[in-house]
Amino acid sequence: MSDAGASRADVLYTNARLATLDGGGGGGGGDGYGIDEDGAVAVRGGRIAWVGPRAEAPPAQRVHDCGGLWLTPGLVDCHTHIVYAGNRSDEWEARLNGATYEDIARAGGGIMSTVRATRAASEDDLLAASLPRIRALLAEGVTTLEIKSGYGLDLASEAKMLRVARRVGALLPVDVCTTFLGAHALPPEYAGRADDYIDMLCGEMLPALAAQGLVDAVDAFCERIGFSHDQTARVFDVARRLGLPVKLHAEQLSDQGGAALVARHGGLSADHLEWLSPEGVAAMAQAGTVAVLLPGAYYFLRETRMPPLAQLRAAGVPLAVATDCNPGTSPMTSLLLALNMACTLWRLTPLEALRGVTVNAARALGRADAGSLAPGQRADFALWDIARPADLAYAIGANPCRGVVNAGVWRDRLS
Ligand code: DI6
Ligand code: FE
Repeated sequence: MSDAGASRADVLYTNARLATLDGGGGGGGGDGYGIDEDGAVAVRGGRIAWVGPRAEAPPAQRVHDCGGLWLTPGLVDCHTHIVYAGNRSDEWEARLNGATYEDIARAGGGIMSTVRATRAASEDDLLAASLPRIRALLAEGVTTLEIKSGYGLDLASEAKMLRVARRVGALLPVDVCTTFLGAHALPPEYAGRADDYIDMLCGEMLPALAAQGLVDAVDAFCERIGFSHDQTARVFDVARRLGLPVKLHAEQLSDQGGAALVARHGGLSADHLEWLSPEGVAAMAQAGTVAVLLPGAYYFLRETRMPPLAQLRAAGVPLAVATDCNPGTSPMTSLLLALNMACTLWRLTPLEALRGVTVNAARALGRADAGSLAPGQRADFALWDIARPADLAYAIGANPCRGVVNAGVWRDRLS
């Protein structure tokens, strides 16, 4: 693991118990974690210059003693709708008191209530509403965060959401990946005219947002209550023409053939997947599309149909895990809780879960230089007061994060 060019590092993070998550899927034994119980990481220019046993560490200008804490790659939350305004706990309470979805929809509730609040908020207010949720994620060791648009549904409001996402990345020690999700829901001004909305999205909205540099990837909600297979395909064609990678909310509530569609477009990921078919699994395996598992939405909606994990494993599809943080179906700002849910509800192994929020989540974002500890990777780590890596998925409500390193710079745990 040595690097001949690493003779003088900026910082050496030493006296750490490493889980590098570098290389191999692992079989559930300790080795899949890439463990070195007496390790060190050398950083130069914001990148990892060297990783290995402490006794062989190269010289550095500064030394940071990690005090025997566990050091993992910084966590990656690869699917969130965390920028939004408003609050829907009132609807949730009404439903628990017997109100139906129709009652709530008739009262203007559901996703459209978040769209109204997000449209009405100033850019500064939208940022202020979102920051506490984002800080909660970062306090648990998240160093890379995907943020979707999709509560604006018109050019100005989608641009506002994406600018807020970019500002988050400038304000806080986190690498933000933006995703345009204009095809999330049909805005009321296009009621009954979904194809006209997709025309506008493809012809005006997406090209304009891409030209402003606000879009890193393009997503859609392909569902009976969202957009059709054909409408999604039109969005993907424009994305590919603009050189943008695609991903998809696929097979969450029904099988629309979305996973195979996004795989055919060389998609980064297909997300949710409770209704994924064998054909979808095969298409994802062939294209190298990551399966992003969202146990928070499954839990919150009290779903019972699990994603076909045995088939995904057998086909060698990489598994990622994310919060899906959103006000309607997964009001969750804890990636560690998502790990526990993935293991408890779906029987992922702790190693699969941890790979799902590091190396495979980075892959789901097209960020191959994040999510593992190896020379050349971004120097993004998290430090943990735990007995072994499985504790990250095991404990419920604990936050053992003691600090993060973002692009080589040490930060005390955010609170
Ligand atoms: N799938 C969902 O379940 C959420 N979005 C999506 O694409 C719902 C988002 C919301 O209700 O606000
Ligand atoms: Fe989502």
